[in-house]
Amino acid sequence: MPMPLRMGTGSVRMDANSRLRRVQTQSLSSLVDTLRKAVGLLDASHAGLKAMVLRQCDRIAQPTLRITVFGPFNYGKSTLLNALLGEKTLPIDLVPTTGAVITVSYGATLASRISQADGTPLEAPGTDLLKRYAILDDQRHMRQDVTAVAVQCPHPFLQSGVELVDLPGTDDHAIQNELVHTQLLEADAVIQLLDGRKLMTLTEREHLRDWLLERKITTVIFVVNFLNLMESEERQQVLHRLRFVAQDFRATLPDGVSNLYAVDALPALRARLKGNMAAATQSGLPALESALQTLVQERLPQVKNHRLPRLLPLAAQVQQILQQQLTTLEASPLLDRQVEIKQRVKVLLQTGFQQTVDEFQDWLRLDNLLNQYQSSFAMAIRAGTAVQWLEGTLQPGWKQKKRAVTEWVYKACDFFEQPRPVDLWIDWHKSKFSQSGNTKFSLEASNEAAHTYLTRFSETALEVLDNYKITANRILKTPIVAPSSQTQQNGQRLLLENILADLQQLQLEND
Ligand SMILES: Nc1nc2c(ncn2[C@@H]2O[C@H](COP(=O)(O)OP(=O)(O)OP(=O)(O)O)[C@@H](O)[C@H]2O)c(=O)[nH]1
Ligand SMILES: [Mg+2]
Repeated sequence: MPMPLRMGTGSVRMDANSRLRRVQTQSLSSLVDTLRKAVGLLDASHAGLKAMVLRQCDRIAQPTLRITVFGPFNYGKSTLLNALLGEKTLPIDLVPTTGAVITVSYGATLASRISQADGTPLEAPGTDLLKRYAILDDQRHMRQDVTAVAVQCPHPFLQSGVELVDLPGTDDHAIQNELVHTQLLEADAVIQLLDGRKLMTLTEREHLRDWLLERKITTVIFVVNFLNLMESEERQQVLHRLRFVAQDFRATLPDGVSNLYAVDALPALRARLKGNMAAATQSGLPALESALQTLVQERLPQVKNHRLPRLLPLAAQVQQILQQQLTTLEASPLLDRQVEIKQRVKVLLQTGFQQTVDEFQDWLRLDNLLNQYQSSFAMAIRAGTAVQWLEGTLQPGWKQKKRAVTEWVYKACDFFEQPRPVDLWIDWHKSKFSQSGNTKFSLEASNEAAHTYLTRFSETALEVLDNYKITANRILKTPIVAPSSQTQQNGQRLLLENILADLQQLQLEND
C-alpha cells in the first residue's frame, strides 16, 4: 500500500525560517516599489523580463495561496486534482490533454469561465466549457484564442483562499514549457508529479532541482503516481530510490509535511467518486490531503512574505542590466545621454502614476466598496457610530490611495519644475450622521443607508479623480528639452544610480 514517506528536513527548515524572519523585517511594499521603478528604466529589449517582474510584483499583493501541479504530459496531473476535488472537473484523457492553465478557486456552485483573446468572456455552469476550450487541438497545440481558464468549485479546501492550478504537460512544445515555467514562478507551492514507472535520470533530476532552486522555488512536494501498476517488489525499489530524489531536494515545508507522497491518482479518483473511504486511503490520497491542509494553515496567513524571496533572483538580473545601461550611458555623448535619461524618468513617472490611479479607481468601484464596506458600515450606522467608522475605516483607505497617486504627481512637479496642483478633496457629509445620532435604524434601513452613502461616495470620488487626472496628465506630458547645466545632468544620473543602490541594498539584506 502506498504510504507517505517522511523525510528529515529539520536543518533546512531552520535555515528557511531564519531567512524568512529577516525578509519579514523589510517593508514589503518598499521593496516591490523599488523593483517596479527599476524595471521602468530597463531598455525596450528587456520587455520580457519587465513583464515577468511586474507580474511577480502584482502576485505579491494577492491574498490567495496557489498550489500548482506540474509534470510531463500524461503523468496524471488532472486526475490527481480531480481526486483532490472529488469530482470529474478537469478534462482527462490518455493523450496529452490539458491545453491551458486552469485555475480552480472557490465558488458556491461549479462553474467555468473562459477569457478569450478578443476580450469576450464565456461563462457557464459546470465544466463542459473546458472540454471545448481547455484541451490541446489535434496538433497538440494550445488554442491561441484562449487567454485564461478559471473554474469555480464549492470544495471546502478552497474556501479559505486556496487556488489549485492544473497545467498543460511539459516536454511537448517549447511555448507550452515556457508558459508552464512562468506559472511555476507564481505558485506558492508546487506539486511535482512523478511516474513510478519511468523515474528521472540523474541529469534530469539535477536539472529540475537546479532550475527550481535557482528561482527560489522550494515549497515543492513530490507525488509519485502509477505505483498501482507495479509489482510489490518493484514498487518498494522505486520508493527506495525516490527517497534519495526527495532527500536531494532542499524543500522548505512546515513540520509534519514530507516532500514525498505516493498517490495512485486514478484509483483515488474512483474511490472519491464512489465515496469509498477504504479505497481512498489505499490510494494514498488522504495523506497528501492532510499534508496540503497543514501547508495551507501555516502558509496562508503569511503568504506574501513567503513570496518575497522569489523576487530576489529577478532583482539581481534587473540590477545587472541597469548597471550595464548606466555604463553605456556614461560612455555616450553628453546631450543624448541626458535627454535619454529624462525621457525614461518621464515614462517611469507616467507609468507609476497610471498604475496608482488604476488601483484607486478599482478601489472606488461601487461593487468593490459594497463588497468591502457595506456590512460593517451598516452595523456602524445601526450602532450610531457611523462618523467614527468613516474616520477609522473609509477615510484611511481613501487617504492611503490618494497619497499613492499624489506622490507620483509631486515627484513629477519636482522633476518638471512645475507648481503642485490642488489636492484631491471630497466632502464626507459626516453631519448627516451626527444629526441622526439618536435615530434607530432597522437592519434593512441601515443597509440601505450604507448603500446610498457608498454609491454617492463612489460617484463623487471617481469624478474628483477624473478631474485630477486631467491636471496631472498636463504636468506629466511636459516636453523634454535638452538640459543645459552640469547640475541637471548630475541630478538625472543620480536617479539611475539611486535605484541601483536600492537594488544592491535589497540583495545584501537578503543574501
Ligand atoms: N492506471 C492508472 N492510470 C492513471 C493513474 N493516474 C492517471 N491515470 C491515467 O493516465 C492518463 C493521463 O492522466 P491525466 O490526468 O490526463 O494526465 P495529465 O498529466 O493531466 O496529462 P496532460 O494534461 O496531458 O499533461 C488518464 O487516462 C488517467 O486515467 C493511475 O494512478 N493509475
Ligand atoms: Mg492534464
